[in-house]
Amino acid sequence: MVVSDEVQTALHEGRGVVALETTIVVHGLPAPTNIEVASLCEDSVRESGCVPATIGVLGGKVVVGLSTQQLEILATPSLEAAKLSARDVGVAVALGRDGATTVAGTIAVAHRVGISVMATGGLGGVHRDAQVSFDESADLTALSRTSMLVVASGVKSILDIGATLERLDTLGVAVVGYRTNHFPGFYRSDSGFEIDWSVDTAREAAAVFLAHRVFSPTGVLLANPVATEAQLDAELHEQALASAFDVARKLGVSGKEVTPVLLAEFARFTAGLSVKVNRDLVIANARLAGEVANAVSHSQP
Ligand code: PSU
Ligand code: MN
Repeated sequence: MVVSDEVQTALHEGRGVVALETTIVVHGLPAPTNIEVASLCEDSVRESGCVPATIGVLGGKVVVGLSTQQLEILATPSLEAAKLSARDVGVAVALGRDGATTVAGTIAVAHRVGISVMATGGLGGVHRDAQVSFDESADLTALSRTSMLVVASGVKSILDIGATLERLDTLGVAVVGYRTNHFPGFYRSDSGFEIDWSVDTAREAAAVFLAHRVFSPTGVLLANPVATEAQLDAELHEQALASAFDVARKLGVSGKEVTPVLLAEFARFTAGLSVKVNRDLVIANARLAGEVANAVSHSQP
């Protein structure tokens, strides 16, 4: 494992550090927006006074704090970087492979080096055909065993959101809205599902995380909705969803390919509008994660 000098120094000095994942860069967003979004997320974290730690695996080395150049290498299509969930990281290391980490893979690494906050776009969850496919993202089980706070705009709207919320409940993951009691719907600000808890400030979110971890080994999902002005039009969203499911069914995709295929069809169907929304929300999540990490670092002795 290689921890960049900047991240190592920040951790040593007890400064706030925010982990950022790379699956969204390599498998979630189209080029060249992907690299641009990754660096804007890093800028957002820095503006909050924290240090970003973008995580991925290059040639079997887990890198915490990828440089822009390393990120560009990881995102090169010909490299065919694998999508690494928590179970895959060790395998990729042992076999000397390249891979981008999902939320599950990222928190496994981040927690190990002492980072406690991460940001993403939308958490993975229970897929709509899960009663047949058993497809439930390992992001949920990873959060059920890792004491991390993840800032996300809810879970991706391609999922069964109600079922995902039930699983988060069963798994003991705390779900807290940021300035809302409505669970966000990723491309849409409101999924239509209510949540029990909300906080109004990053300091409150940090206090929730610090208290939660006294009583539970699980994580916290801080649900930050995309601004209503920035969300995808409701009707366009419904049409894009239908088209995405249609394409996935025709291609017969399963497993880790499902989410990237659905997101890519969203981008095609909406002529890039979904990419713009995804970009806006993940940058906002990185900023909020920075504010929370800052507050966490200031509340620790
Ligand atoms: N958020 C986004 N785009 C993405 C992801 C999150 O805006 O592509 C990625 C994350 O890495 C998350 C993964 O962990 O999607 C979920 O994949 P799956 O459904 O295969 O578990
Ligand atoms: Mn899956």
